[in-house]
Amino acid sequence: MRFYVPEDHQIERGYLVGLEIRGSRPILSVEDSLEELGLLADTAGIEVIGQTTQRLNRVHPSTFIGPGKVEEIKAEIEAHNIQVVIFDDELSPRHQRELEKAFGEKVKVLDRSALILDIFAQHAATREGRLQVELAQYEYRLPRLTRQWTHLARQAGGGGGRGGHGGVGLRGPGETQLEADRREISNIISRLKDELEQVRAHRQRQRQQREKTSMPVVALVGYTNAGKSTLMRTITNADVYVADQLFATLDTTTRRITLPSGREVLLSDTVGFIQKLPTTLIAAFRATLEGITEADMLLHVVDASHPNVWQQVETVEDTLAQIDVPNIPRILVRNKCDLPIRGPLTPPPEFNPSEYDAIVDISAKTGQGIPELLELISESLKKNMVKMTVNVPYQNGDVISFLHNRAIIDEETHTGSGVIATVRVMPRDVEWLTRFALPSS
Ligand SMILES: Nc1nc2c(ncn2[C@@H]2O[C@H](COP(=O)(O)OP(=O)(O)OP(=O)(O)O)[C@@H](O)[C@H]2O)c(=O)[nH]1
Ligand SMILES: [Mg+2]
Repeated sequence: MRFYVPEDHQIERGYLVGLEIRGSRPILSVEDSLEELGLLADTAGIEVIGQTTQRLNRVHPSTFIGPGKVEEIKAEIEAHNIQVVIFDDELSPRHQRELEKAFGEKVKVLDRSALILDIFAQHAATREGRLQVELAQYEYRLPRLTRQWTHLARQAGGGGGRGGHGGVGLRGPGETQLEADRREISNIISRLKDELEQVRAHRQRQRQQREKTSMPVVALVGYTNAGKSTLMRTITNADVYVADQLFATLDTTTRRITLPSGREVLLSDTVGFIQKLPTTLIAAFRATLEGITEADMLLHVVDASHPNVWQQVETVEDTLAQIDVPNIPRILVRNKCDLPIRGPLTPPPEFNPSEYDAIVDISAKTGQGIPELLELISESLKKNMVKMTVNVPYQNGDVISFLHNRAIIDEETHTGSGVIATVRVMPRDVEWLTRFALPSS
């Protein structure tokens, strides 16, 4: 379902607004953040006609920006036939209402979150992806119902009796369209949650199956447009979607690859991050993002040619922390090294290189540095394996073959009844193997 780009794909004329609060320390400057908002608008099918910024001590309680700025934007709307005004920060329901009132009937007021939600809606390909975006959209929309949405309940055919007929005790007379819409949306939300639950239960079963194969999972993470899918394609030949667009990828793709050491791992590509990612979206995509949480290793891909490369690294690390990604070993992959560097080479003081097992320069496009990257993945996996000594009876043949295929065996002796071996395994295999463990000497 698409909310903002009209059905006939007509390009809308947009105007961007950024607000800088004195004394606040955002990750990106207001100019850089607006530039990113412009890319988001572009991806959503909006032509950016102009932009403006304002510095205030605090957000204006009713109109978000000051009254003078509101007038200035109104003049721009008139002069350039602007159809959408897009704010870089999340507007409260009240701000949105007041701004709609000020700009008039024909102008839509959006914020970054609404734009991101719209792009997600356009790009979601799987059923789970679509359900997640729809859920996020309705949750975002529920507190913001204004005249823009009052067609909704009517479209949904919310049942007869509205306005007092036959709804005694249920829908009292005087119920407004807005209240009916709200109830309708709440119903849709719980229906979507049920559906998602079912889809996820199915995925959970698939995951349990995968767990048995117990191949290490290496997940690609990073800022949107960093080149994760391109790297996936270069390494695996997978036919994944690559585009110079924000949020080109929404659904997770996983492929098996063989490292130079002969070891097989699963490589998985998923949704990228951006600063000011709407919280409803993070909540709705939790299940997709859980794939990252369960990975054995992360490749944090960055666009090293981007002027804001370090801010992007910081945003990604913050978002990973927000979705409770544990301390998974990671490699920082500085991608696009075939392009001229447009940003600062030296990282800011808060960047701690020791958080990464390795830092490597590559070009996913030309293939430069990829053999080194694959070596580093092998090394890092090996380094993070856990050593244990196990005594496995012969009747547990599946465990013995698991050790031969998936672990590194340092020492192995056969007893009359089984195998005693000193092995190195992935941290996540330690738990189920402990029932065979011998106290290490
Ligand atoms: N010059 C150059 N361009 C690259 C390189 N890697 C990726 N790109 C380009 O960067 C853009 C984004 O690439 P994607 O692979 O779609 O990026 P992504 O990280 O998957 O982005 P999302 O799915 O939106 O999160 C595309 O236009 C790619 O062709 C590289 O090494 N060099
Ligand atoms: Mg991608």
